[in-house]
Amino acid sequence: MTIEKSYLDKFIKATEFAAYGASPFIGKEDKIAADKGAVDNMRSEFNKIDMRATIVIGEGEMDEAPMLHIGEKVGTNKGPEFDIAVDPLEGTNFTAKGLPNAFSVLAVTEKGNLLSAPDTYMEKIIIGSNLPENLLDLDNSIEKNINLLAEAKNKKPSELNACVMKRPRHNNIVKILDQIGVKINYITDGDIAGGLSVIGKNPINDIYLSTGGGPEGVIVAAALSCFGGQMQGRLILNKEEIVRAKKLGITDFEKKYNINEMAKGDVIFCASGVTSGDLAKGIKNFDDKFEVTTLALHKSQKTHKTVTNIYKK
Ligand code: VTB
Repeated sequence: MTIEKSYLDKFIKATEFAAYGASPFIGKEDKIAADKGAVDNMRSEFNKIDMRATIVIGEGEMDEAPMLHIGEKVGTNKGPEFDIAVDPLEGTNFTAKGLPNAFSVLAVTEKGNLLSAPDTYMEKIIIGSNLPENLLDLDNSIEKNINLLAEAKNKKPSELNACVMKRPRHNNIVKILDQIGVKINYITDGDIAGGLSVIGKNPINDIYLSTGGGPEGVIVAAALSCFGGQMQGRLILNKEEIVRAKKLGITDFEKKYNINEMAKGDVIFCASGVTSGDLAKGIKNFDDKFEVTTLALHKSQKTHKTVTNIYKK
C-alpha cells in the first residue's frame, strides 16, 4: 500500500502555513510565540485533510503539551489512516535570533510505520547513498567507522568531511576526528538539516556524527528513506526516560535503529523554510501576500521537488 499522490500537496500546505505562522517572530527573541504560531497553523491545516491520522512524534508526550502532542488525532476523521511526525518549528533558536536554517517539517507514513520516539536524545550516525549496506555501527570506535567510510569511498580519512553539532558532549568525537585529520563542519543546532547534509548530488559532508533529539532522528530517517542514505540511531535514556519510552511501546532500550525501523513503507516528507537555509528558502512576507518554499519528497512516487507558492494573506 502507498499514500495516494494527491496527499503530497495537502501536507505541503501544512508545513507552508506552519512556516508562515512562525514568520512574524523571526528575530523577535520569542521562541515560544514562534513555536505556537507554527503549531497552531499546522494543526488547523491538518484538520482540513480527509484522513484519520495520529501524531506519533510531536510537541511533547501524551497530553502534556497543548497541541500536536503524541497520541493526538488530527484530520477530518474520514479517509486513510496515517502516522505523522511533526516538528512545526525546527530551529526555534534560529527563528528567535533571525538566523538561517529554521523550517517547519513533517513526515507521514501509513498507520503503524513510524517509530514513536520519546523526546529524549538519540545518538546518530548518518552517511549518504551508494555505500555498502550496514557499513558503519554505533558500537565501532570512531576511528573504525571513519576508516570503513574512507575505504568505501576510496578516499583518505583526511579527505572526509564530518558534520558535528557543537556541544560539550561531542568533545571526544571532535578530538578523535581532529587526530585522524577529518575536516569538521560544525552546526550550532538543527540536526535534521545536519543529517541531510550527507545526501544529494554534491553533499557537503560525508558523515553526520552527533547526539541530538530522538524525534528529529525519526524525521531525518523518514527523509533519508526517500533519498537512500544510511543511518543508525540509538536512544539515550535515563531511568525516568525509560518509563516514558515504555509508555510509547519501546521495550529494547539499547536498540540500534536503522532507517527502516524508524520509518517503514511509503513516506511523505515536507520541509518549508522559515528562514533561508540548506533545505529551503525562507518565507518572504509582502503586504498582502507571502511566498513560501518547500522541499517535498514522496517515496513511492519518487518525487523529490522544491515547490514555491504564493498565498494571499
Ligand atoms: C537537538 C537537535 C535539534 O535542538 O534536539 C537540539 O536534534 C537540542 O540539543 O535539531 P541540546 O539539548 O543539546 O541543546 C535542535 O538543534 C533544534 O531543535
